[in-house]
Amino acid sequence: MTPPSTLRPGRARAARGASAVAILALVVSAAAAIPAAAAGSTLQDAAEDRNRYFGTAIAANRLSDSTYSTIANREFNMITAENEMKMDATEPNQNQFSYGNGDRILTWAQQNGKQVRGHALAWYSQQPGWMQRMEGSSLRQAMLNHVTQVATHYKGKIYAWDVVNEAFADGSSGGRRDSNLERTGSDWIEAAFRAARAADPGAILCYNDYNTDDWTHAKTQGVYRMVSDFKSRGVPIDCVGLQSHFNPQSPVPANYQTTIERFAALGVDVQITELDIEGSGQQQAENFRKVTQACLNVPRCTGITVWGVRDTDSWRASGTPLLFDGSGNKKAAYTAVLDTLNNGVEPTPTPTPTRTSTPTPTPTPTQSSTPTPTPTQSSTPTPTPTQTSNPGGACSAALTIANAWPGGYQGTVTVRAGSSAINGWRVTLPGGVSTNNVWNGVISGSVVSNAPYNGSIGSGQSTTFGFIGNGSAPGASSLTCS
Ligand code: 9MR
Repeated sequence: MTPPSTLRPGRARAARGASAVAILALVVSAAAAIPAAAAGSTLQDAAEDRNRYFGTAIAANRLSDSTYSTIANREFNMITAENEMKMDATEPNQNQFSYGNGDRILTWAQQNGKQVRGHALAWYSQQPGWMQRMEGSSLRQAMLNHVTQVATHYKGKIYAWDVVNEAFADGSSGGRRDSNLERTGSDWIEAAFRAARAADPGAILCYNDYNTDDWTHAKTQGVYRMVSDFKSRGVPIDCVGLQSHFNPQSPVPANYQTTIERFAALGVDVQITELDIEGSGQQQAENFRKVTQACLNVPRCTGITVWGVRDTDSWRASGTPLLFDGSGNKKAAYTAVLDTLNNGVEPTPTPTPTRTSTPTPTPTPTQSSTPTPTPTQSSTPTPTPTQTSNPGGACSAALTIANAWPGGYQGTVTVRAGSSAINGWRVTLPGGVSTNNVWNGVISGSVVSNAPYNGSIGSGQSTTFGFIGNGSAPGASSLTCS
């Protein structure tokens, strides 16, 4: 597996936070002067505090617009190419691949410490002309070749791929949509997932669709049956993407959280992948709040991506469905999302130190390697272990397995402070765990200690670190923490 060059979401903020704390510590003596849980003042910071990412779709040709790129850089830590990684963009002529604009977005994201969702490897729409004219086994081969080539080009650099997009029919059938791909045989979807896994074993592989937000809809049930079948047969699927394009004809359903919960219970992550909600003012804000809260209520809903930055950037611009107006001002919907992520806590302005001294250097975040970690708090098919509190009262730690594949797995360890705040922690990994890839922690032998920026944990609060294990995954368990 190739290490990706992207950083984990929020790493930059953690580093900024550490540096601010270091400066402050020199200025004020009482630790109490540092708020225990300062609220995030941007979407990415607030989401990170809830162990999630907050993303946006980006169009390569808008990156030169500084209002656009400034907002995108400030607010979001997950980037989706709105069109630039699709089939027509990446393989305009058969077997001639074109990555210029996709790479432009990837590079911008990497340079700004963000991760990337890949969108989309196989889709009935936005196929290049040559593919639209194909059928049968030659199309099947061409589709698989496309998946393999594109996933290989971006190997190690993509957090999650929308491997297959929009393969189910609208309406009451709950079945597949007719398309040239479907006519190659209904196993085309699993074939695409297997090809994607083989090409980039580190990427989270998603099935992505719209109108799959209402739990009672036939289309939602159809996707659910497919994911359930894939999980039971070992087809490599890790995630379901709910596009979540809402408007008065297709409003945020009352059972939206149920839908997220049911998919998560199949043992996949749920990502809200293309959120936009037509409307304005408080009514629109309330809808954005509901969606955000539903995601926060389900541990395995790992992040939210909105489908564009400003209303004027949207594919549905006339419906003003986004979080920033055409001038780049924050809308009521923005404030609703930020407040919901902050759990009602108002953003705390960063205090200005009154006396400067030599600050502790900002820790340089280490580059995470593949697979890009699932944002923490993801639940797993294995039962969540009970957190045993350390008799010394210092901390407890619990391991869960976020993802597993032949020959490896991704472990997530939650480190929780006991009744007192702690300043530094050490967790012993279970015997037999072999890893050379740890993020948000520093490994020495079988002991992982805190990174420079996440050693301080308030009483009862937690932080997480992750690692990629070699071999087969141990069971979820409580670990020794000191
Ligand atoms: O936002 C995209 C728009 O710029 C394109 O013209 C359109 C073409 O199909 O695709 C839009 O993005 C779609 C996404 O790829 C899949 N889900 C629906 C999105 C909105 O149409």
